[in-house]
Amino acid sequence: MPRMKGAEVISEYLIDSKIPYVFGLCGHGNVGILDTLYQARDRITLVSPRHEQVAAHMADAYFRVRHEPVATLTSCGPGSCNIVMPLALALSDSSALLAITANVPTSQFNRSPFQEINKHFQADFPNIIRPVVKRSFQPTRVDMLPLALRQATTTMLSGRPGPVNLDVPFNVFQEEDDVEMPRPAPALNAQRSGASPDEIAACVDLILKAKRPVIFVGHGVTLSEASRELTEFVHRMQIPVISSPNGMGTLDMTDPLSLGFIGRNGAYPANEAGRHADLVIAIGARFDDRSASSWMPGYSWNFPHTKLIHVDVDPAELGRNYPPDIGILADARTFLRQLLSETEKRSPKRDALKAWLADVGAWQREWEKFIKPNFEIHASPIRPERVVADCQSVLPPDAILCCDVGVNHNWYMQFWKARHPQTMLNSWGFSGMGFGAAGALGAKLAAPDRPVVSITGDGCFAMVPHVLCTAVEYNIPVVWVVWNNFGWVSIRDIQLGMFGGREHGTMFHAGANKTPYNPDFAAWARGAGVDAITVTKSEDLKGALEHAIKANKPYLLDVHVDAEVRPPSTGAWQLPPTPHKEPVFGKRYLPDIAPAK
Ligand SMILES: Cc1ncc(C[n+]2csc(CCOP(=O)(O)OP(=O)(O)O)c2C)c(N)n1
Ligand SMILES: [Mg+2]
Repeated sequence: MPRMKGAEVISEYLIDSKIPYVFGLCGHGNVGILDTLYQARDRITLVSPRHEQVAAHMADAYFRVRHEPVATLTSCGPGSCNIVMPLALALSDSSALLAITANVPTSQFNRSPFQEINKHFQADFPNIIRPVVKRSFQPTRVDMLPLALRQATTTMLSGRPGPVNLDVPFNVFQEEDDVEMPRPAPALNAQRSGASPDEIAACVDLILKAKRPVIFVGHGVTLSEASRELTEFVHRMQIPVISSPNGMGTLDMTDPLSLGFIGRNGAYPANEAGRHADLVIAIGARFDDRSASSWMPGYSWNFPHTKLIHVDVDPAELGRNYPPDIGILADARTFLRQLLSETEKRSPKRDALKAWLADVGAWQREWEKFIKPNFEIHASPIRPERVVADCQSVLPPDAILCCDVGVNHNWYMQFWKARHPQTMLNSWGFSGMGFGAAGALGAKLAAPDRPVVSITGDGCFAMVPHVLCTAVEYNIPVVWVVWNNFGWVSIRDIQLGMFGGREHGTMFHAGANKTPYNPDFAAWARGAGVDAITVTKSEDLKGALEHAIKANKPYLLDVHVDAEVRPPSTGAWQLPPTPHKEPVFGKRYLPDIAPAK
C-alpha cells in the first residue's frame, strides 16, 4: 500500500477515473490539493474561472455533452457557498459532477475558525449543500478517502445521475497514510435496469390498441443514449414524439414525426397531440408544470382520460404528477430495446394510425402557416423568430447550443430544431441564470471540434460577465449571442400580463427619465480581450454569426432584439392564485366522455 497525502489520493483517483479536468477556484482551504494538482498537471488540467458558479455550470455542461463527469474544487465557506445554485440546477436536470469542497482543519472543528459554518454542527457545509446534491460525503481522515471517493463517484453516475459532494477538511488534504487506491467508478449507464416480460407485453397490448398514441421523451432518453432505439421504434410504429427541452434531438426534430416541445411555450402540434391522445408513453420525462400546462386538464394532457405508460429510472418520478396505468422502473434504452423486440414478434400493421397521423399533419401545417411569415421579417430591433431562424441556418447540425433562462429561451424551446441528442443544453428544472453563458465554456472543452454557441439574455450574461476572462485565459473559443432586450423581459411580461401592465424593477433604466440602459456589451467584451460585434439589424445577424464561428476564438455578438414581440402561447402556465391566460394559438380541449377503458 503506497503512502500518500490525502490530496494525492483524490487527484490520483480522478486521474484513474479518466477525469481530465478540475474546474476550481482557490482559497486557503484548498491550497493543499492545488499543489498536488500542480504536480499532476500533465495528467489533469486545472481550469480556474473567476467565480465558483461558473466552475459548476462548466462541469454540468461538460457532462451533458460527453456523459463523462469532471470535478469542481472550491474552498471552505463562501467559495463553496457560491456553488449551491449551480448544484441545484445540476440536480434538477440530472447532471453529474463531483463537487470537491474544502473545510476547516478537523482539529479546529467547533472553535469557529475562519470560514467555518458551525451554528448547529461542526464544519457544517454538508448541511448547506444537502438538498442540492445526491449525497454529501465528509471523510475526516485520509484512510476514509478511498471508500468515500468510490461511493461518491458511484452515487453520482448510477441510476439517475446528479451532483455529489466530497467535503474535505484542510488537514485531510495534507496528512499522509498508507492507502489502497479504490477502483474507479463504473461509467454512466454501466448498469441498466429493464422492464419485466409481463410489463413489456402489457405495454405493447396498450400500444397496439391505441388509436391516438404519442411518445413523450425527456432527459432520461438523452442520458441513456437511446436515440437510435427511439428513432427505430418511432419509425416502425409511426407514433409522433413530443420532447421536453433536455430530450430534444433524441429524435431528429426535422423528422415529420417530431412535434416539438409541449406546454405554454411549446409548439401547437405537440399540445394538440397531447390533449387529444388516447395513450401517452412517457420515457424519462417528468411532467413538470411547464411541460404539463401546470397540470390543468385539457391544455397539454388529459389524464386520466388518456392512458399513461410512464417509464423512468427514478421511482420518485413515477406517478409524481399523474398516476400511470403502467409504471415501469427501467432505463430508457433497455425499455425501448425490449419494445422493439416485442413489436418485432407481433409484426403490427401500422395503417391503424392513418387518421391520427392525418390530424397531426393538419396541426403541423396550421402551425407552420401561422408562424412562417414572422420568420422572414427583417427588422430593427430584430424580431425574436429571426434570431432563432438565423442561428438554425448558420449552425451545422452537430453544433451545441448552451441556453440560458428567460424569454429568449422560450423562443428556442418553441422553435429550435435539435438534430442530435446532447446538442441543446437547457437550464430547465431549476432555471438558474448564468448556465448558458458559463456552461458554454465547459461544453466547448467537452467538444473542442464543434461550434458551441451560448444563447444568453442581457440579464443572464450580466450575472457572469467574467466568463469572458476565462475564455481568454484558456483560449476557449465559444460564441456568446447576447439576446439584448434591455431588461429581464420574461419577468416584465408577467407584470404586464398579470399585474395591470405595471413594470417595476424588470427593465434596465438609467436616470430620472428612465432611459433604457445596458452596458455596451461589445465594448465590455473587447475590454476583456474578446472580439465582438453589435448587431442591431436583422440583415446583419447571419453574417456576424458566420464570421464569429469561423474566427474560432472567443466571440461575443450583442444582438438587439425586440422586447415587444412575445412568443405565441399554445398551452397554459399558472401561478396560483393568479389566473392563467388562454392560449394565443389553439384552445383547450376537454373530452366530454368518461375515462377511456
Ligand atoms: C439566478 C436567478 N435569478 C433570478 C431568476 C428569475 N428570472 C428568471 S428569467 C429572468 C430574467 C432573465 O433576463 P434576461 O437574461 O435578460 O432574459 P430575457 O427574459 O430578457 O430574454 C429572471 C430574473 C432566475 N431564474 N435565476
Ligand atoms: Mg433580457
